[in-house]
Parts: sequence; structure tokens; C-alpha cells
Amino acid sequence: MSYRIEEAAYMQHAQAVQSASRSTAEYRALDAAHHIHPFSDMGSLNRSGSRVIVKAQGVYLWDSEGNRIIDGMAGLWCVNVGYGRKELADAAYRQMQELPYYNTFFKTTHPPVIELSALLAELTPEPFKHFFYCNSGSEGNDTVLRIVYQYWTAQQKHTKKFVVSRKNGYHGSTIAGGTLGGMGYMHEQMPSKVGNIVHIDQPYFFGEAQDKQTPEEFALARAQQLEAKILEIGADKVAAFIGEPFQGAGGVIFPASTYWPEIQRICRKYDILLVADEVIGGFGRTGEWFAHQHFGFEPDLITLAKGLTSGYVPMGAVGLHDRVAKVIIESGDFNHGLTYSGHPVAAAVALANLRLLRDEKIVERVKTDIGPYFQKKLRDTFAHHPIVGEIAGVGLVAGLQLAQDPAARRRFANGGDVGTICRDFCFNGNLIMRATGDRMLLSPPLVVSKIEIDEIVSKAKAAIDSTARQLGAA
Ligand code: PXG
Repeated sequence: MSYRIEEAAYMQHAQAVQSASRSTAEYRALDAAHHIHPFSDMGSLNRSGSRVIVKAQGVYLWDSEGNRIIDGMAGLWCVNVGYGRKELADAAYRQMQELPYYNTFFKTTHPPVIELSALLAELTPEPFKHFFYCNSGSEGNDTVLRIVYQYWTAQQKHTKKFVVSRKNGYHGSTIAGGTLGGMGYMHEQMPSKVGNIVHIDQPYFFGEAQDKQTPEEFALARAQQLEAKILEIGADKVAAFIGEPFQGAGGVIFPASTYWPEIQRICRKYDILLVADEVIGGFGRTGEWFAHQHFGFEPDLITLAKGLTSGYVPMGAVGLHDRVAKVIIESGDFNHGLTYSGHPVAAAVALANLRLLRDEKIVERVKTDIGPYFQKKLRDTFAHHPIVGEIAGVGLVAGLQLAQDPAARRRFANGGDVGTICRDFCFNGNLIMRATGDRMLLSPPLVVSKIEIDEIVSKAKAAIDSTARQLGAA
């Protein structure tokens, strides 16, 4: 007797699921009755009801009422190859039949995780040849801390324990991820945090530069805060600096070109590991495979997730530069791992996803064609808009700063409310565009077409125009 799920049986099952679907009202009632959403005010959400997303294809989503929505955020910055790629579904289906699970703890391994590691070694910059796997970006950053401490302990530098991060950075929502991140509202809700983590200011020019500073001077000054912090703590006590090459959830904050070279110089000078959190920037978002390549620096560790599988299944990873890998490999037991480290199905999907990104030259297209088209379209549309003060980004990621007086860099007093107003206009116009405070963010799937970009930008303009009218600013 065979336990294989045959195609016909599978289709029958899929149809059964389809025909069992409920009305929007029923879904909302059940959701309110039993489901706690992430980062949500559940009382208020349950009163208004969630939008029920039922399917997706390419860059479009459909809700339970039949509305077609264009996804300007690639889910949560992750669906790089777009929705509905059969190659990824097939890879998962085949792997589930062949070997749905086995671990990599006790002297065992399996083909998908071996192939994935070899392919990542090809796609990442040359010194990255070793990868550790987990299920998410948060776990990736937890793993980073474990590696950093093991690295220094193995070299008898036991006092190197402090990690420097940035205010308004985002590194995940586990206790370590939340502590590393610089989101004050998360810290307030965390009764305990990981010790020895300190924050410096972010390179947010529009919001925080002084009147006479150029973007380059400001970014340099912000980078030099790292040196000041190291001298304050003592270089012998600082283990690592971590940052997103550009801040994603914090508002698509793009530092000027002076920032990362200075951060790298300081890290090297004081013998401090440099960690690039590539969870959003990795796998093509900027037009380079990894965002640190866009900014021209060489990290010691990279955190990966999201675009690794294009979000089709959960997976995270940490890439180790040779100089770190060598020490970890020779340092005895590394006492860290998760049941699903290197999960075969996730690894098979990641492989299929990375092959698509590589073979269809999706990343190159972001760099030379669709990315420049998107950036120009945004600048042509919003350069003189009465409430847009800055257009940040490169490739297929952008942040639009809403401002009361763009020329004077004066922000709205009630910035967060302004972003929410604009986000609601987008929602009603069937565009997904995220708001972070008073910045509107876009990060569409990397396979987006020019016509689809035109649709995203014209819907974004309609929403921002409506916001300006509601605020009496247009
Ligand atoms: N690092 C970075 C840079 C991230 O953006 C994480 C780590 C954590 O990854 P996981 O897989 O544990 O969520 C992230 C996640 C938003 C939003 O609304 C952003 C993220 C997650 C959820 C929502 O912008 N980024």
C-alpha cells in the first residue's frame, strides 16, 4: 500500500477546501473569536474586522469579497519572485514526498540543505561560504548573538560582550531581536531584555539633521557616534555592531554614502564584528544580491530570511565570513540549534526560489531596468508634491516622507496620524503601501512590470493627494 498523495486525491482535497469556504462575515467572526494578530490592537481590530485575503498571483492579491489589490509591499518585504510560482510549490510537494523532515543535529545532513548551502556560497560575496539555518529573521539575529559571543570567547577575549545597535532599527521580535532593535514602543512592553546591548542614533537625515548639515556630513557624524560609544564602553568590551544596510521597517531610511565606510573603518580599528541584517535588503531588493554590496562594505556576518524563500515557507539563515567561520569551526561545540534548522522542505523551496532569481536574471533586471524605472517614476511624480519632503530608495524599495513643509524639512506635528490617514486611503484604493509614522513605504515583488509600477505609483499619488486634501495642504 502506498502512502503517496496522488495528484487526483490532492486536487479533490483542494476542491473540498475551496467549496468549504465561508462568507466574509463568518471568517471575520471566527477570526475575532479565536485569532490574536501580531502587532495589533485586537479590541479595535475585532470591532472593525480584518480584510480576508484568499488568493494571490503575480503582484496581485484577492480578498474574500472579490477585490483585486496590488501588493506594493511584496507581502511583508518578502515575496521577491511574486505570488503563484509553480516551481516553488512543486519543489515543496516533491520534497514532502521524498523526505518531509529530518534533522541536522546528530551527525546527519540531507541533500536539500547541502545544495542550498552550496548555492548560497555562490550567490553571496566570495568570503561567505558557511551558513547556519533557522526559521525567521528574529531567530537569525538570536543566532548572530550566539556566534558573536562564541567567536570572542574562543579567542580568549571574554570581556567582549557588548553589541551596539541603532535606535529605530528593526531586528525582529524575539527577546534578543526586540532588544537589538531600537523600537521604543517594543522595549516598553518587554519586561526583560537581553543584557549588554546599547543603541546609537540612526542616520535619518530628513528627521534629525541640523539645518546646515549636508546629508554626507550628517551621515558621517552619525557613524562617528559608534566610535564615541566604543570609547565610552571600552573597545575591549565591545563585541559587534549590527545594522540594516538601509532601515526597512523604520521607514526605508537610506544613509548617505559616507555612512557605511565609516562604520566599517571604526569596526576594523577597534576589532569589532560588523553584522549586516540583510533580512529585507537581501536577495535583490536594491538591485544587488545583498544591500551591503550596494553600500560598498564587507560585513563579518549577514542575517538572511524573507527573500531567501520569497516567503513561500519560513526560513532564516546566518552567513559567516571566512574569518568568523574558521574560528567557530575550530572552537568545539556550538550549542545552538532549532528542530527545524535546515528543514528539508524549506531548503528545497529556498533552492527553487534562488534558482529562479538567478536563472531569470531577476536581480539584474532590478538593477538595470525595473528599479531605475520605479525610482524615476516616483521622482517624476512626487518631486514637487506639496506634502512629500523626501523620496528615498534604490532598486525596488522606496520611502516617501510626508511633510508639512517639504522645503524646510518641517514634519507634521501629528506624523503617525498622517501616515495612518494615507495608509487608509491606499487600502480603500486597493493598494498595499505601508506607513511607518509619517513615511510611506513601497517594496513590490521584484517581478513587477512597468504597467504594474504605473498602477502602484498612480494609486499612491491618489492616496497622497487625498491625504493632502484632508489635511488642507493642497
Ligand atoms: N531583521 C529585519 C531587518 C527585519 O526587517 C527581522 C529581522 C525579523 O524577521 P522575522 O522573520 O522574525 O519577522 C525583520 C522583519 C513591517 C515588518 O511591518 C517588518 C518585519 C517583520 C514584520 C513586519 O515592516 N521585518
